[in-house]
Amino acid sequence: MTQFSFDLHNTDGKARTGIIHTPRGDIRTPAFMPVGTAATVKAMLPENVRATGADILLGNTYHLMLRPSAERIANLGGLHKFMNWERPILTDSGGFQVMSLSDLRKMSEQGVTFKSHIDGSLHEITPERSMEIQRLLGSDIVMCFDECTPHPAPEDVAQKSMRMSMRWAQRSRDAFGDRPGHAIFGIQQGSVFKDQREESAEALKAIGFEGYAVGGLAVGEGQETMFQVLDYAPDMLPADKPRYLMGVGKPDDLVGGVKRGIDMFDCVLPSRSGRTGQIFTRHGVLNIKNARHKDDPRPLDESCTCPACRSYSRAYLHHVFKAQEIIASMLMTWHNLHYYQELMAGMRDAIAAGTFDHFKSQFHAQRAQGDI
Ligand code: PRF
Ligand code: ZN
Repeated sequence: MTQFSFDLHNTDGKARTGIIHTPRGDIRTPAFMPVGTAATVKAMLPENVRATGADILLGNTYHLMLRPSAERIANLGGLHKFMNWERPILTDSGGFQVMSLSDLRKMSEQGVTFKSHIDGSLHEITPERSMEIQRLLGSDIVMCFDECTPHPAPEDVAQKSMRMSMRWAQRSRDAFGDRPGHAIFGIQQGSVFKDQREESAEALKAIGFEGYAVGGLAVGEGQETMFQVLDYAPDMLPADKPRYLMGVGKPDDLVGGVKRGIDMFDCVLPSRSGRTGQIFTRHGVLNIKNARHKDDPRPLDESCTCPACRSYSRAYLHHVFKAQEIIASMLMTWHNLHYYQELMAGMRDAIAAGTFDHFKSQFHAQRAQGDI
């Protein structure tokens, strides 16, 4: 059986391209993982998500434990079979979603207790329970249970939070055990404090993981501050393991992240924006609800080869969006995910060719000078 491994192929400055090998298939990096929170990438069939170029999806411990439950999914043969996606799945560990979605959360050294946002029922997630849920789901890449330190946080508060996450990282690794073909990633915390990012990286490296995430960013600090942290944080993590920036981001965040040595990203932005009519193109963002698209026979993006652009006009997409037709969500999600995957493919090719800086300047130069 193929084990889990990472091959670094090329570097260009700090930007890297390579392949994560898993028993369920290869993941080309830099990679963007579409979000399939509730065992579906909303408005998309799995084969269509694959057709956009995705090698891996992200799933969520928090949502699936509440509905339909990890035990039910395990009894039905695991998450891959349940949702009809046979390729790799990475699952987030739950703490971040508890903090953003649930009511009445209580955090302690043991873990977190909370009330479900669906029916108000009481639940607990500990590092051990998070590992059990992710095992029941059959996740290929399991994330450590951590606390995403809110921003802004005073230095002493951030330090306490980071140190607890590092104790939880050890408990996560211990509870994960030895599972050939599956991987567990550590998550660096430490807010915007360089010495804390360093301490966190050292703690994770001492435990030892198959990959390392940069957590606690994109939580309201702004792109400039995020890039300041990314100027040093990824360098603290092992160069021979994948580095994953959690919950990021906008297209220019991805380009800036890759430039700073990040290999993996996930974000709801392309799929969620597809449903709210915000369209990403190489010329920038356009909003399909704008009345100026009413009579426009052009596609969203002349150079895009997705089904929405090959066969439908802006006028049609504007109409079905206004009429709240389901096909609006389907087509616009497809376009946005296709755009994101093309962006990643473009970056991978540029890194392999040693032309990443040129790619990056072209990327910025093409973006909206005015209406698109
Ligand atoms: N930790 C976990 N999941 C996350 C984050 C984190 O810090 C973030 C931060 N942007 C998004 N998702 N476990
Ligand atoms: Zn398109």
